Amino acid sequence: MLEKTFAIIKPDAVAAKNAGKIIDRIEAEGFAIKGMKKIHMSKAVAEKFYFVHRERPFYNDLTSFMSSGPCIVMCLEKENAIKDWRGLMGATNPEAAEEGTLRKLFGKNIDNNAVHGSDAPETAAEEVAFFFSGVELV
Ligand code: 3AN
Repeated sequence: MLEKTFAIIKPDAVAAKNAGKIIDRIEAEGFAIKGMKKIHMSKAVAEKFYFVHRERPFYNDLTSFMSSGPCIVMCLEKENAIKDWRGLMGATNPEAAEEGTLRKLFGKNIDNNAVHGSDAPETAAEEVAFFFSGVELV
């Protein structure tokens, strides 16, 4: 069954001009891009998006980084999109990420790790709805 997930090309990867390579890989791996836009999150928007992590020690650094420059938010669709997008991203820490994954290729460290992906169906639905309205998904 087709499934949707939410993805971000983070500010580090956009600044390094790796967005095109990442989008190329997304299409090559069989994802349909249902929605895509370039945005620059304010600190307040980043804090709201990462609210589940508000108690974590890295919350302030994470939200400062995510609001430090433009990023590209996307809604991706394919069978098993959530699991397959996380597989394509690789482990959170690029040093631990498998060869060929986006974080291994384009991530610098655990803060600057190039991409984000939803971890479950409920969070995928919430995260897609956070950035996209229904008419923006085509
Ligand atoms: P993932 O993006 O792999 O699902 P999460 O959801 O656990 O990882 O964490 C959200 C983001 O917070 C990560 N993408 C990463 O940028 C940052 N992060 C997670 N764990 C740490 C950590 N121990 N130190 C610094 N930043 C972290």
